[in-house]
Amino acid sequence: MTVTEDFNFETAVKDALHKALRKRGHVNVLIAGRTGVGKSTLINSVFQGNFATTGQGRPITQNTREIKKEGIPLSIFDTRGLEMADFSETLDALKSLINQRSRNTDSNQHIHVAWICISEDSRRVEPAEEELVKMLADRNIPVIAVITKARSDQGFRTEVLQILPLVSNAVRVRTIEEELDEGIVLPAMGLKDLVDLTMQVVPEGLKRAFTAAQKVDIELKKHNPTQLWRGRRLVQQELQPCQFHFLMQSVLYQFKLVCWLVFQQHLVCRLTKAFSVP
Ligand SMILES: Nc1nc2c(ncn2[C@@H]2O[C@H](COP(=O)(O)OP(=O)(O)OP(=O)(O)O)[C@@H](O)[C@H]2O)c(=O)[nH]1
Ligand SMILES: [Mg+2]
Repeated sequence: MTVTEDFNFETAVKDALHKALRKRGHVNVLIAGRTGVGKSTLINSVFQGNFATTGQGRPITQNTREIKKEGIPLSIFDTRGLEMADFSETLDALKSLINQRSRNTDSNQHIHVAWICISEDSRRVEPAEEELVKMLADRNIPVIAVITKARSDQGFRTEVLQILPLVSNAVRVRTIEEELDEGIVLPAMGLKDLVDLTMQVVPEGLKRAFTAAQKVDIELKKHNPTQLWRGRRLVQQELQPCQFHFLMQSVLYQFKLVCWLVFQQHLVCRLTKAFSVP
């Protein structure tokens, strides 16, 4: 994105967001990444307000929180940082949030896309991030790698795409304007690209919602038979006693026939003897 003199970053992001969201219902984005990479700051920038607590020093966000703004059909789920010590606990919490939401028959409640934030300063992709991307991909959630605090690429974006082949794309973002010690000011960048890319992958999320809806339909059919199935069972229930009755009648009839034949045979023998017919 080229920054010109007349360019208004806030308006551009707002426009992109409104344009992209207009036809897509409510979009839910999950944001995850190591502590301090700038997840909460990114959310505040998207919504242009102070919605999520940010800060330096110790980890800030402790629990997952849905953040949304009046009039914008978008929720971003801010999550606690991926700390190595509590990694499996954090991963389990994310899994249960996704699973619980994907069971909802309303696709507007599903998680449609995830932003995995990796700080450009770190120049590392950790196994934790690889595992997280795999977990999301297994659940058919499109993932965008967000390279935060972007300053100097030096090929890092390409590395990220190679190490995380399951991500849909990687985008470099400088969420807030940064003033270097030398007095050089680096403007915010990449946020509009992130919003645009996100909306491009959202239809995938809707496909997943459709599949989930079909699954629910099958479950419903299993537990709550359709008219046809119910009708068929009804006919079977009604038919079974009739069939049984008919079978018994026929066995009885054949038994009576055999008895009558035996009796006839016996009678013929007795008559033959009585009249001494040779
Ligand atoms: N220079 C610069 N600093 C940033 C940028 N984004 C965030 N920060 C700073 O990084 C620090 C951490 O940001 P947070 O948004 O709190 O990070 P977080 O990922 O939510 O951290 P946890 O809640 O602990 O997981 C804050 O001091 C932010 O001001 C950026 O693009 N550039
Ligand atoms: Mg945070």
